[in-house]
Parts: sequence; C-alpha cells; structure tokens
Amino acid sequence: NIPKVQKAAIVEKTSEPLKIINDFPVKQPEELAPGECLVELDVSGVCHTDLHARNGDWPIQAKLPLIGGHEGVGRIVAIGAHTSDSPVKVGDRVGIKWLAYSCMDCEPCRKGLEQSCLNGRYSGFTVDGTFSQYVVSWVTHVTPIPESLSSAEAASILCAGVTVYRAIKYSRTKIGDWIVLPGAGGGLGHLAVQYAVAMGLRVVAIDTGAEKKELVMRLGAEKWVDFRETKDLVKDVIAATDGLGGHAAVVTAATGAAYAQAVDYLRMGGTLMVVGLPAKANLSADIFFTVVKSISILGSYVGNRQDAREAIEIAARGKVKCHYSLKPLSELSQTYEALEQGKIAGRIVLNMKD
Ligand code: 8ID
Ligand code: ZN
Ligand code: ZN
Repeated sequence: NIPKVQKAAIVEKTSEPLKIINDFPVKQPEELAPGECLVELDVSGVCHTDLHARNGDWPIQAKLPLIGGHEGVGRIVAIGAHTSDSPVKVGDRVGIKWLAYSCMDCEPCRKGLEQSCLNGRYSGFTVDGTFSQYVVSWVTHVTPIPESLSSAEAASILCAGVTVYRAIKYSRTKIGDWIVLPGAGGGLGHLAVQYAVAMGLRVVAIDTGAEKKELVMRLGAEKWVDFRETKDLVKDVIAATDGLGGHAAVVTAATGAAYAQAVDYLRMGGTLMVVGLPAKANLSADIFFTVVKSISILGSYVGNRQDAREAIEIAARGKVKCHYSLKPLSELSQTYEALEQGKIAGRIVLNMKD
C-alpha cells in the first residue's frame, strides 16, 4: 500500500518560487538499494538552513531540483533487500537529520567527526529531504525516536537541537558559567537556552522583540539584551555577566552582525562557538584582543549520530521542549518569508499528513 506518487515541495531553480506538486514519484521498496530505507513522514521542521539552500546563498550549492527539509520524523515502511545488520526495522519511528549518510571509514568519520565526512550526503541539500510525504534514507543513520516523544516534538531536535547541544557541549563551559546566546529567540536559539539551563549554565539571551523576550525568559534565560534597542551591546552583556563578560557565546543568528562584538563581550579565556551560517559572510575578530584575552574560536557543525541520540534523549526526558506551531506543507513559502524577516519565535513544524 505504498503509493506511486506523493505530495512534495520542489525547488527547481533558486530564482523561482518553490512549487508544491502532487505527483512526485515515491521510490518503491524493490527499488531501494541495500542499506536504504523508505520513511513515511509525519512531520518536518523548517530550519533556516532550508532557506539558505532554497536561496543558493552559500559558497556551495544544493542539488537542483531540490526537495529541502532535514528535521523529519516518521515510520520506516520498507528496507532495501539484502540489507545486513540493520539497527532499525520496518515500523520503527525514526528521525531524518542533516547528515543523511557518512561513509564511516574516512579520517573525519573514524575520528567521530562524521558530519564532516569526505563522502557525506546531506538531507535537503545533496539528497532530497523531508518536505515530502516519503523520504529515502539509510538504516545506519536514521535516529530512533523514543515513544515518549511525539513526532512534532522530536522533529526540530534532529537539527536545531543536536546542533546547539553539541555546540554547548564543546564550549568549554561548566556549571554556573555565563553563556551568551545571540539568536536566542529563533529555532536553534530557543533550544540552546534550554540545553544550556539543563547543563547548569546561566543564560544571557540576545534577540529582538517582545515575543522572543517572553519566550526565552520563560525558558530560563536570566538576562535579555534586545540587539535592536540596545545603545551599547558589549556594555550591556558585560554588565549582565558580573562585569567580566560571558564565559562562552554560541552564535545562532543568521547574520554576520551578530558575530561582530562577540570577542569584545567574552571574558578572558572565553570561547566563541561559530554556528549560525549567514550568507557570504566572513568572521572578523580583532586579532590583538583575541590574543591578549586568550579567546578560542571554534566552528561547530550539527553533530554526529551519538550527539543526535543524546540530544533526543534529553528532550525525551522533558528537559528541553521545542516551542513550535504546526502548519501544512502548503505554508512552506510563507514560512520562508517569515524566517527571512526574523518573525518566527521558536520553530514552524510542517504536518505532512495534513
Ligand atoms: O551546524 C550548524 N552550524 C548549523 C545547523 C543548523 C542551522 C547552522 N545553522 C544555521 C542556519 O543555517 C542559520 O544560518 O544557523 C542559523 C540559524 O538557524 P535558525 O535558528 O533555524 O534561524 P532562525 O529561526 O531564523 O533564528 C535566527 C535568530 O537570529 C536572530 C533572529 O531574530 C532570529 O530569532 N538575530 C538576527 I537575524 N540578527 C541578530 C543579531 N544581530 C539576531 N540575534 C542577535 N543578534
Ligand atoms: Zn538545520
Ligand atoms: Zn566518512
């Protein structure tokens, strides 16, 4: 009872609006290669990365035509013939994340840095993603979803959640430290507030507008700086952090401006985690102060399969909850516009059954 065609959102050219079509082919079970699985999706979160892919504004381009989406949750309905040692079975509920496949045998893979695999494949970028009713993925890489977490709650943990969980984990902070989160009211940021609080950190949230302020304070941030209203962002952040500056910053804003002052508001020995991926941007930090303040600047790219399981596990225990609203696939274009304008507090999750 697997249909031959499905509803999907397709980007044919980055210069054209995306199209919702009803007759995109569904890869049939007998067409699956060994190791592949077919997942019938319940939901898919919409990440700002999908908008970058759709706009073609990064130094590397997505495949075209493209089905975007990499925060999908659904059930496995078929597994390719001759698949050996599958860790999942037909009927299991699983998540699809940005890292769709890694070879598990190149140097980065062997070091646990499989998200930077030399042969990696990425959902909604180099392979078709989750803005469709069915998606093809790999049994070794889908993430099992515990029963206690609904598909809609789990979806955005698979990219936004994993990404900020890993960035905070590697931010060299410890219990009681101050972490500064520019972009705190967005998809990644509002989950970062919660993972940080769960890890015993104290949060300075930076974003704009009453709705995002209310959200991040409710989620446990202690201090708020509105980047549009402040007269001196660096001064405000330092004042908020006992006069010494943050121990770390995790920047999840999709704009270069959010990086500009980070080195200035970090304290001696502070760490800047580079996560947000603004289009055509360079990181510029004052070299003198980076050196004399002993600042570390670290790039952090989603997470590996283990990071994904850990981030999901924390959410399943109720420590982190995605703040989302559910929309039909037909509202993907409006969602992109709202993301572009910075209007979404938390996440939009698409209901693929709607
Ligand atoms: O692996 C990675 N490093 C990774 C994984 C997933 C996503 C990186 N990303 C990237 C995305 O491609 C995107 O560039 O992280 C960025 C944020 O993704 P998102 O959280 O999905 O975007 P959003 O929901 O639009 O949130 C961005 C927030 O930043 C705020 C906005 O108001 C919004 O709430 N913001 C902006 I725009 N400028 C700001 C500034 N100057 C700012 N916040 C503070 N200061
Ligand atoms: Zn993402
Ligand atoms: Zn590899």
